[in-house]
Amino acid sequence: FPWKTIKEYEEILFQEYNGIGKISINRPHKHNAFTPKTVQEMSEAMELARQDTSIGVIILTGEGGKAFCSGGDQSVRGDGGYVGQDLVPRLNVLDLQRQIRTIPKPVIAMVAGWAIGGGHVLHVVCDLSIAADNARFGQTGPNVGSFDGGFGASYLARVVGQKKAREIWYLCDQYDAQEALQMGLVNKVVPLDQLEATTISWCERILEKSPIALRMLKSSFNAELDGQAGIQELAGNATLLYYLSDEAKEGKNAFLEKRKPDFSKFPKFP
Ligand code: 1HA
Repeated sequence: FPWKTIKEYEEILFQEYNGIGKISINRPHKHNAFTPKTVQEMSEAMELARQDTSIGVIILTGEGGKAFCSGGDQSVRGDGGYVGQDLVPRLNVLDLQRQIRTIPKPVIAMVAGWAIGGGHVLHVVCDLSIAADNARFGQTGPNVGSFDGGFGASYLARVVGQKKAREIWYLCDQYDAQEALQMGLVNKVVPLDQLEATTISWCERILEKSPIALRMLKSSFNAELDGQAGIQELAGNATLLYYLSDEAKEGKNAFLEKRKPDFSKFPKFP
């Protein structure tokens, strides 16, 4: 596919093709483990993809065909988080997880090879996951001295159920693509050489749909789970729709024209 680079980064690729944004971790020598810089670059790309009105769906992936992401780079893990050039320890992947959930466009994880640890949680928080037949899934926290008690625990349990989520974290086993499909952890499994074509075809089908309906649905799925923040997202979309209406415009126009608003012609629906 003729991907076009949107912006150059050091540890990720950020590309576009026909309204599809692709954010790809580019550290295959470390199975695409992330540093604070990788995450900072992904966060910026995600924000750019959000602001770009020509992008309707985002693919999250890793370069190289052997790994989606193997989690935090343990070689830069210091006291209190993962340490970048500024020597400040960070757990900034948690902010990226929230961005993936709240961006009002579907995010699809395209998983080849390892999706492990914090890399596994990244695919879990995506709207959809498409796996290659070489994909391997699992958490490692209790082996390496870590845990993700946020979306990595509670949202994983929503996806695969409480018993399975506890097994995944307590045993730190690795699961192949078919097992992941059986437990509802991924949407589809395809041969590795068909992974990108299949993912793009899903993206193209999604792009044919009504963007506002998709946006409402994403925030509706979130609202049930995310409490006040989830309601804020859903309600923000209600405000967006209301702003598009003549009724809301009458309020704004009356203010600007320094007159009393006349809402009398607007129906009081049953
Ligand atoms: O839990 C959190 C967080 C929780 C709350 C808030 C924020 C969080 C942020 C992050 C995380 C975490 O991600 S903790 C979990 C960290 N990740 C791991 O424990 C996975 C470590 N990797 C592995 O277990 C294995 O590499 C593997 C099962 C994925 C693949 O094994 P394989 O095929 O035998 O490959 P391997 O030889 O181990 O890896 C290839 C190269 O990649 C090795 O480098 P080399 O020795 O050739 O120089 C390996 O060291 C490197 N590598 C792989 N994963 C990581 C890594 N280097 C650093 N960090 C890694 N995560």
